[in-house]
Amino acid sequence: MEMTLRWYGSKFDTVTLEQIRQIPGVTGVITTLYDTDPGEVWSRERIRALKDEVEAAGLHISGIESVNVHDAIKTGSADRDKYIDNYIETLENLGKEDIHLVCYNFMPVFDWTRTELARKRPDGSTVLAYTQEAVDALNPEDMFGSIASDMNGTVMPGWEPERMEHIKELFAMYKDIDDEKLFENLKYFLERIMPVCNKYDIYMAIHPDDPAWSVFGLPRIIINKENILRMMHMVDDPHNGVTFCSGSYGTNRENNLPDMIRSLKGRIHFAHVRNLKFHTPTNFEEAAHLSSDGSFDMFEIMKALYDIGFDGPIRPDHGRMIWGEKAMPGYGLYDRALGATYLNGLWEAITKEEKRHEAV
Ligand code: DNO
Repeated sequence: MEMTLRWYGSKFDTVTLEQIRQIPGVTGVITTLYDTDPGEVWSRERIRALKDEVEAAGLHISGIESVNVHDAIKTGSADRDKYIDNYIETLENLGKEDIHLVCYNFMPVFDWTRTELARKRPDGSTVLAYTQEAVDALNPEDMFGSIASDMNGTVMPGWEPERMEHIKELFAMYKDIDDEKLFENLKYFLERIMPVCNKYDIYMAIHPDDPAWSVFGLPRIIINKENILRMMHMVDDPHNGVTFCSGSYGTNRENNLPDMIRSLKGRIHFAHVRNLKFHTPTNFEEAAHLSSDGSFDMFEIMKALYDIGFDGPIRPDHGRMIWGEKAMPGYGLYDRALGATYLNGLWEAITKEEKRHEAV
């Protein structure tokens, strides 16, 4: 595996490439062209400029998170082919620039959803948190200006003010879309992009829906073992793969994370590893990465990744806000750096222990 950190680009991120370069064991970044819209073609020139910037800091681009999928593709509307053609062109340009990993999601309307941006923990740190009660109390079509804004000048992905202005239209687009339709549209999209993925050896890694259940009455399908295996089988190509995000699949306490990892051998191309602390099954907060701070056994998660021979990029995920840092909630430097170091420590211990067993 390769340890990486997500980087939001010099225009938006409070964390610099120089800082990332100094986290022990981090050799790559996961990034994207942040000022593009879903459906837009990424030019080779812009991709190259991003690569050059990252490489000048002594790092490299380990993968793209995300190339966002236009709602026309998710809903299967009449103009979807135009947007799929654009997506294919972007993949082609990424391939030509030697980038071989693309994370994306198929969540309707919103990306990941939290209901608190700074819940205070006993140690004074703040974390992102979620309660179902808060979601249920919101009327999705009146949400403009509510929890979408006020994230230190940034917004959660999918909650951008310009999108919120069209929230009613977006909901209307999904009016007739249920789980089955969404699966069908995903299949159609994947079948169309697989040839270019094969040609340039691009691994597509779908990000799970977070939380892993339907919110605001919208369908959500990338939520559990059964559905993700269905997706792997429906387009049975190694380039059709998964971002294994422990914090997203882990929102559903019925998901057995190490077991899911083992069942996805050969299809996990990217891993997001973080911990959650549950108060009730629908009230949780994002803990430090350490097992003892949350509800997951992080050793077992890393061990399962090791056991399936996972060799892709991995990144610590949302961190706590600590030591007075001012940054985008979840994406500060300090706690993610601690997370990377902890995950690297687990990996070193697992690797050495396994090698020792092999030797006897
Ligand atoms: C949250 C992220 C997601 C992820 C997208 C992938 O922190 O893990 O926003 O990047 O869902 O498209």
